[in-house]
Amino acid sequence: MSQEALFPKNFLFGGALAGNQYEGGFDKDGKGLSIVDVEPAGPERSQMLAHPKNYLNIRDDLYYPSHKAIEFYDHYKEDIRLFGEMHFSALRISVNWARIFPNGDEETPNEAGLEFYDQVFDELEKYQIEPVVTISHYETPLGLVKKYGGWNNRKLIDFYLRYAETLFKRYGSRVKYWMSFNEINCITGSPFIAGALVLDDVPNKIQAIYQASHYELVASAKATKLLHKLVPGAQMGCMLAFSPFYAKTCRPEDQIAALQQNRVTLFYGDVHSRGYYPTYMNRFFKENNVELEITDEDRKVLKENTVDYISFSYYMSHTTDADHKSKLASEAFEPVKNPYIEESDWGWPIDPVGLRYSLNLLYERYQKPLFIVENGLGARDDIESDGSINDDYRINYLNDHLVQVAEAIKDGVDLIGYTTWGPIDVVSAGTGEMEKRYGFIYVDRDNKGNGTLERRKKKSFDWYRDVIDSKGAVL
Ligand code: BGP
Repeated sequence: MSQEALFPKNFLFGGALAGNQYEGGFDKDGKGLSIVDVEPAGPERSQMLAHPKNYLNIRDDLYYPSHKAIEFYDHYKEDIRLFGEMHFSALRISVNWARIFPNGDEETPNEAGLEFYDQVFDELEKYQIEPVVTISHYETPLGLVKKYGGWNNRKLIDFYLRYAETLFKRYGSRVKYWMSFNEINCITGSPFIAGALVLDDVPNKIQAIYQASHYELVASAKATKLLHKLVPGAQMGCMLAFSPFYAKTCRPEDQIAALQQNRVTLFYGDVHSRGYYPTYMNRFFKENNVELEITDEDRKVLKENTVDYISFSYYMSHTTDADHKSKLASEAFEPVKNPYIEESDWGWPIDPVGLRYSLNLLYERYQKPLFIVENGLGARDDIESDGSINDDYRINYLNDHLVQVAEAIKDGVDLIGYTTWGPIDVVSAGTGEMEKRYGFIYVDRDNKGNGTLERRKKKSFDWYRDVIDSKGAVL
């Protein structure tokens, strides 16, 4: 126990969620289908993500967890009350794009979809929880894939902007912190999820991935411009999935491998924060026959509209060496085991010190405020015979990470806040299943969608409330 407050008074503490992983109601009140609504659960999911072409229609023989998720759509009052009980000061949510523009290309938004989020924001206000909003969290409307080919089409910039403008006008008075794209860098490894790309028959996938990335980067910069114009004082952040790469040894070649692998992610932070393409990309593009369509107007927009802050998810670090392939599009990255680090049940390295390292690295590189918008342990939880759930493993994970966050603040890092991933159990983005749980609140729903949906507090529930109340003194 530190006995002293480790986090500043106005520090934002809370949790983070994504519409498709907890809302359910996938076709309610006029919502259209989004890409995740055709992603099945279980082993079929990885099959689908690798070859999406034949999976773009809902099939009767497959189970789609995002259709019901944990049915927050009907339980939002109860769930937000529980977040209030933990004394959250912030909740990061995403607006589910296809609730607002069902096919993505309509001229006018779906009023019923907008009203749903009005109600969610009203409810958050009751408990003085500040909403933090991701505009696009792996939820591109499916219509934009079928009709336009996803983010490989420049037209998506305009559809995205129409959607973003709708949100800024409707919710701008209630939301200060916005994020343009969740984990934008994940497009390199998961082009369907993060870029709505169907690349089954595309010969140069790297070309397609970086062209789509470019359009997303331009869309993000244009949205930043619009936000600043429409909502003075509001802030736009980029959002990276950040897992720093360590070199396996002090062999110079291994250091280069780690440097290059880090650039796969940092490229997205660099463009967002500096407003231009880093020169290290030139060689990579040349070697991979990538020729991007970038206009003078694009360059100007990127240059003039950099982000206000850098947000990121942190779950793990990685290790690499010169003998393992290090490419800037990381589809084939092979992890090297780090002997100093344990792994979760899902093989994710657990490295709290890596979070301090990441905070320092990102702050030094960008010199902009940072926001940790996801962190947590996915684990299987057991209910004891007395009904309790003793998730000490989750408490330990979060405790150790928060101690390192406090160290980074002492190092001089300017940090806006910390929101844990999935404060209530949600469908896993990776597996599409329920058994990988992150929550302080257990939800009775299994991998097949069975269960009462009862919400039950885990041991970590009280622990996290105490952390928030004491500003970290109990850590
Ligand atoms: C991030 C996503 C989240 C979330 C989290 C945990 O990549 O932004 O949507 O799901 O990872 O991943 P998983 O659900 O696969 O455990």
